[in-house]
Amino acid sequence: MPISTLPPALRTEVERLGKADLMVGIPSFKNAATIGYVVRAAQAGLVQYFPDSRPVLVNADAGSPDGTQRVVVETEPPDYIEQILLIRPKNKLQRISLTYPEVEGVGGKGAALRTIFGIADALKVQALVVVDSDLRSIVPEWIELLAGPIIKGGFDFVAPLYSRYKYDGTITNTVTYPLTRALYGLRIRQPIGGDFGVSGDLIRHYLEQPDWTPDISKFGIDIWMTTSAIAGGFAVCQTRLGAKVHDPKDPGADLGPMFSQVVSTILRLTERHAKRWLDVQSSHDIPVYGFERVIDPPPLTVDTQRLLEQFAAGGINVDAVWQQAFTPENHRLVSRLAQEAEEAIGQATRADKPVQLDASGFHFPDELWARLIFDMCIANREGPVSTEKLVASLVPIYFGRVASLILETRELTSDQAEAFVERQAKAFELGKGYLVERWTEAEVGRSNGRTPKPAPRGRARTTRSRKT
Ligand SMILES: Nc1nc2c(ncn2[C@@H]2O[C@H](COP(=O)(O)OP(=O)(O)O)[C@@H](O)[C@H]2O)c(=O)[nH]1
Ligand SMILES: [Mg+2]
Repeated sequence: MPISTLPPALRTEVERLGKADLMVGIPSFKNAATIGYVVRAAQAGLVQYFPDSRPVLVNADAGSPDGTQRVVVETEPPDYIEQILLIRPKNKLQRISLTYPEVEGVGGKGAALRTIFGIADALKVQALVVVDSDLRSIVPEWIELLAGPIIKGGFDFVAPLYSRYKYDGTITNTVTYPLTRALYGLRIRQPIGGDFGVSGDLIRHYLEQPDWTPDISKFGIDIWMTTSAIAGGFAVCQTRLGAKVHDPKDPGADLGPMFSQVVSTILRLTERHAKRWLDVQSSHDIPVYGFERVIDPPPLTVDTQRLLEQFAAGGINVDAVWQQAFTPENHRLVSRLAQEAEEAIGQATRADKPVQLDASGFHFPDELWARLIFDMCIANREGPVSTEKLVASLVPIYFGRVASLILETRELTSDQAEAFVERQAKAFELGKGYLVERWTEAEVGRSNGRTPKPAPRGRARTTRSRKT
């Protein structure tokens, strides 16, 4: 992005800064309660670990009404950090807070990061670290852990690796991790973690990509960054950050819109980068940077019954879309599951003898979940139903899937629950042949001018026999 494309007020700021080699970017929206600590930690990280660099910290805010920007401006300046850490950096850390412009009328985290990329590129930084403004667990070392692999290791994209509470990161656990791993063969455990390191080269690549959408201007940004780095052939690694503690979200209440933005984006990227993943078989680990730590993230509460209710309601409200999106067999299986969710709630809320919800009362098989996601990839590419409509119909199924994972891991620690996420990732890898087969059949159908034939029937397996 040439500097001339930045709004005039920003251009002046950037021209005043001149050049920088290391930048921390912080997107924010109504984070007055937490952003001060994030700014202090990031400043301390820049000063302590990179005292010879020319560092800059940029906050891109949505014009928050709660005084987020004022908190950033009033947070103890870099001088304070120099005093408490007894460090004399070569260059003064510069700090700015701005209201970012929307991208084609759409604002959100992605639009904020686009401005951050533009500034980083104009300043010609070697490395950019982006961190979320609702973090409680960030420490100064995170800046080293996210920038170090770029500056010292020659990597272009650093994904975070943290311990998260077993019910946190449900979009990651159910879709972005297993699908990215099965498609591209890279085991990136947190493809939408929110805290990343990006090289100057990769920032330029991001700014040159022609596939920006309104969903990417919102929460689609993280999966777009990760997938664009992989598909562009950039060197990718992970870095161990310890625990991720941030503002809690209950999937059933808070995550519907985010799920739609993230999953719509991943479906579009799956189509765009088909050549990159069609021939990939199995997966492998990628380099990991940083010291291993054992930390137990604090718990968060999830309303499982509400998740099941929304799944059951989906079986009625969006069944017409399910019929179009899924193969007849997968449609039959998911409809039956939605009914079972209804029955499980009925049992749990019986006035005379309520039964506690548990995994024996409701179980969503891994293989079926993987196939439903693969069917969505196909349906999105076929096109009669819009991406938005397809993904909206997937939201209640995601709620059912999350409910099932919660019921299965209820008695387990967050560490132990990880085995279930791995089991599911393997189901995606094993099921990839099904996706490739359907994708390729559709390709042949297209080139013959025929409508692709319906998918093979009756092949979804369940992980265990069910009580009916
Ligand atoms: N600039 C900007 N930042 C946003 C917006 N929405 C969310 N963010 C920031 O994006 C980051 C991640 O948001 P959060 O709600 O914590 O999402 P999650 O942790 O990924 O579930 C935080 O730093 C938010 O302040 C927005 O509309 N504009
Ligand atoms: Mg958060």
